[in-house]
Amino acid sequence: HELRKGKSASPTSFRLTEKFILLLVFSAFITLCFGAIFFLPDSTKLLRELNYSLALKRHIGQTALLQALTLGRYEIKSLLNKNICRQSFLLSTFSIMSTNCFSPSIYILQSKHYKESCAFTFPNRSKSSINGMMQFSWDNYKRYAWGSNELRPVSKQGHSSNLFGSLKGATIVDALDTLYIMEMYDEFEAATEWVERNLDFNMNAEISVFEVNIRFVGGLLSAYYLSGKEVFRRKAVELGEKLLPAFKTPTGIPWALLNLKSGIGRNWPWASGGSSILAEYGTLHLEFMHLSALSGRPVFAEKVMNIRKVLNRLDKPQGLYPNYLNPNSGQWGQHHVSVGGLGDSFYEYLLKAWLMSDKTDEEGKKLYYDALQAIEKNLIRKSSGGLTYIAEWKGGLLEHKMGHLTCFAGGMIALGADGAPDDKTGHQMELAAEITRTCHESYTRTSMKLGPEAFRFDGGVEAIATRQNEKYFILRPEVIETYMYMWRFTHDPKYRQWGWEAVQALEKYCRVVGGYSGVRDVYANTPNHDDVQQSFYLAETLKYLYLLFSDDDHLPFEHWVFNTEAHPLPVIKKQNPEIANQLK
Ligand code: DMJ
Repeated sequence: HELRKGKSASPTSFRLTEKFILLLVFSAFITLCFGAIFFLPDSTKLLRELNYSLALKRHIGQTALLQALTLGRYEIKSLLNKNICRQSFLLSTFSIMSTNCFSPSIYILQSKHYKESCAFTFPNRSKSSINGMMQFSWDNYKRYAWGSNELRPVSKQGHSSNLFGSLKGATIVDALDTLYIMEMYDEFEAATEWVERNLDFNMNAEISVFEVNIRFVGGLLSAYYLSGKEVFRRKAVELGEKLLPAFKTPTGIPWALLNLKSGIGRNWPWASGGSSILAEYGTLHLEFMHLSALSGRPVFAEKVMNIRKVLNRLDKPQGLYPNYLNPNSGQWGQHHVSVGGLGDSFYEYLLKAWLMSDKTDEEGKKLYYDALQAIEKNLIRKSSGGLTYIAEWKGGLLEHKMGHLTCFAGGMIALGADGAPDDKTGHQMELAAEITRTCHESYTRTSMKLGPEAFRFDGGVEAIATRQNEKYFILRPEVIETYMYMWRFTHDPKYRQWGWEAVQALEKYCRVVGGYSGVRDVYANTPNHDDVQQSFYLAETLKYLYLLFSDDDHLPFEHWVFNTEAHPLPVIKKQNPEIANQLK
């Protein structure tokens, strides 16, 4: 009982002591915390950075980004570099993030696209950056060169090459589908209105049949298939009809040049023995098949099927197709063979003819795989440093040079690998990957990280341009096109990383106040601009970049093939007997 008594007395006094001690510890802790806030280095900066990074991390989007932008250029840069990229590196599966922080300039371009810009994963953010590049190219074209074929971004005026004669609006027609795919609908509407009111083919103009076909006919067809607007179908067929007189030759092999008014054709004066060019007459097939499908007139399909007939009758040296063919005699000109300039898209169209026919055009398939076999045997070589390249063939002798144009072949070979005969799928995928690596090397070995027009594998160099007139870069798409195909087929993140490297280089060296310009020497430290924003930059380079960072179900290969100017054309399904029959 006493004990109980004693126990009942002591707890009260202990509780008081305990309370006192607790109070002491608590006040010491508070003092320490205050001390920390005042004495830790740069505490406010830490808090501010933490706030912004959290805000961005939570995808707050528009508001957070606008707030970040008002902080000023340097702070944005440090925020982006220190926080976004580091965190993305930790959060993302793409290790490339650590080295590929986007530049604020790209970000600031995104006037209309803040929402997407703040999406946190690598692909989405990159996609919106490409959107910003398209916006910038388009806005400047519209501002300084509206209606002209191309823009001169340094002198801020219109530009036209002799490829289009007095035909107008190449950039508008070439860019239509890119605008649509990137959901730039206001711009697409403005372009549509221009086509409706101003695109006119009734003129005394001598044009390149190939260029007008791939850019104008191809651009109009894609715009029609994407938007369903009748004006594009009508204009495409009208232009196709204007091109038909080019086939009035003894063999039906078309002229390279055609006067749209008189219907008189001729060939390039520089072409061997008055020949037509393989990559030109061999790159009409996809568009002309669609013209027949859309017009109900078999004449277009007949013209291109006849080209095949003529080629099938000819002997091929080593199974190869020379670049020159005389349209009068039906005989080869000089025995020069190339998978780059003068030959390139002929091979591409054999494969794509088969794919676009829903794999019913067996002849196209055989011609493609046979040609590829001959190319592998006679043109493809490996350098001593282990780089696989596609050389040029001149009467049996190899020139160990590969063009930027040839780099599309990585993508083409990957696209065809699945259907390769004799279990060659794996081999062809490896070949495609090796060619892609070589083309990437041609970029990394320059100061600007942009590829030269042609690079060599002789005289002690590998994947480097040695001649001054081969060192230029004119915003060409082929290397990026190949990255896009390789990404789709392998999902190896290095292809996106390489694409992103190209974006950074384009921003750094090709972007000028009035648009994007080519450069004269990619090995120089500062750019000497050529003052041309090529229409294929908007049609191809930016579209392929955008697709590289898009999901695979964006224009899936199962349903679409891209013409050689990156204009998507739908596969003509077997189940559509009406159209399929018209094309037989
Ligand atoms: C484009 O007009 C087409 O890709 C064509 O097939 C060849 N080259 C240019 C772009 O480099």
